[in-house]
Amino acid sequence: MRIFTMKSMLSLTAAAFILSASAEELTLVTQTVEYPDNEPAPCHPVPTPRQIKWQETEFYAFFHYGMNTYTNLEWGMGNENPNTFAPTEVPDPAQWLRAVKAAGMKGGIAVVKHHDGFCLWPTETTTHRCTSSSNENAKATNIPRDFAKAAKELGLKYGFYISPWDRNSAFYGTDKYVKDVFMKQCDELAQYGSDQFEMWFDGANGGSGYYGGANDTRSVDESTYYDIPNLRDYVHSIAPDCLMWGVGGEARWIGNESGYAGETNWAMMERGAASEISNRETGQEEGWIWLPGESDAKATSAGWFWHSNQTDLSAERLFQMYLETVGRNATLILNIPPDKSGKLPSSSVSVLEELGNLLKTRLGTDLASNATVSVSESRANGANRTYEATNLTDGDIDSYWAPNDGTTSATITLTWDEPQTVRYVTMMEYIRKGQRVKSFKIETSEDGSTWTPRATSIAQTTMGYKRIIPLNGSTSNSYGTGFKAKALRITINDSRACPLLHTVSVY
Ligand code: FUL
Repeated sequence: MRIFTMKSMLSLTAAAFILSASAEELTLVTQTVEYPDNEPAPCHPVPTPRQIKWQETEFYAFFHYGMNTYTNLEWGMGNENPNTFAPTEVPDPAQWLRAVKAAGMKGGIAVVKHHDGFCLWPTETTTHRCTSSSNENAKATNIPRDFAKAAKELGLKYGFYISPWDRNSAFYGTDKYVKDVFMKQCDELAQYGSDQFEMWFDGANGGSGYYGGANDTRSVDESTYYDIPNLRDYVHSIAPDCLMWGVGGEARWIGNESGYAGETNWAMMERGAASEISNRETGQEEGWIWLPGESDAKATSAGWFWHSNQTDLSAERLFQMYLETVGRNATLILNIPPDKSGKLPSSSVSVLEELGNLLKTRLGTDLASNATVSVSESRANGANRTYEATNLTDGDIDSYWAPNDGTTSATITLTWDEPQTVRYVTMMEYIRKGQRVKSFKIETSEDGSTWTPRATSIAQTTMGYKRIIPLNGSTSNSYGTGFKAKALRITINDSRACPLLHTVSVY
């Protein structure tokens, strides 16, 4: 007879289990359960470590650059002459990334192959590539190499958009394409860095194209064509922390491409085209897989690629997008297209700098760190973990506040010695154990005893990884004059299980 010892978060009770020791024999085993840290049980589903790292990237850039930059198109047919790709200077991803770092972004994704199949590195899989151009700057182009190098130097995360749909390849639609072209291209990209944080596999798949001169229409069933389980395993084997987006994805498309997520936004979803489409902005409380939302949006007025008639959206508009995506439990991937010189236009660089300043001024100085925090209830501390109110403001994302099991409503109150001017509240759940909060409200008090509800026009429902509430209730004109507050109170009204928050910030 074997005795098993198992650490469990579920119960203190020692239990007897019948385990199958071999195919023929049943053995009765006594299981001793230890529970030293008093941790709350997870509320399923929960994210994978890879999804958590990805979510922590929060706000990152998208760079659409390639053949379309020179043809003034958004979708090339795949029949372009490589000589048309003629950068007026050697493309400079370091310049792109410096500009987005100044905007407060934590990383970026470079398009290295769009639907036209034109590759921005010296791939061996096709001659439809930058190095086939007679232009000297094109020959010197290697976007994945230079992008990854610059990102590492700047301390940013990086990833690549590589279109599964290839309107140039004669093999598109056959198994050979997936194995010998597409997967090989992923493999080639891994040589520039296996620490990619996201690989964007676009959902546009199949249709008309050049296809090696056949000039026909090819349709694929994307749910089977790319052999998704294998593709996912393959990507993870060459880039372990790389989240696969889109085809077979581990995150979902928020869908509107206008820079907003649902005010209610669960990271959970039921797999299946119909539910993923109809619930993409909000997720599903009852969803059984963890599929967090990513919102892709443009920082310019024209297409994803650079066009001479484009204008830059204002920094205020981009700040609003930030509040309505990152502030609503989604990530924001914001597109800024490099122009024909392979650089970001100076007007875009200025707007990005302005945005960075807005984020620093408005969400840069956390007033919660000077407040006294009290909660309606905390669970008993464990041997190696505490669950106290101060965990909410200690700046440590691994320590969290937790009430007792079974408690689904609670208050968190921050009090200052002197009244503060407050405008925004940020709340972050400890999502490692699942997304829980269903409903909350926020109030401020000038004297510490009379309370006024704030932002009542906003649905105060889910929190998730991060929720930012502008206290005046407006995401488009959120700064305003602010409210005087001696105290601020968050009341959690309902939660799927005891709520777990690791951070509350006030600005
Ligand atoms: C879409 C593509 O078809 C667009 O060209 C662009 O790349 C956008 C981000 O995704 O599905």
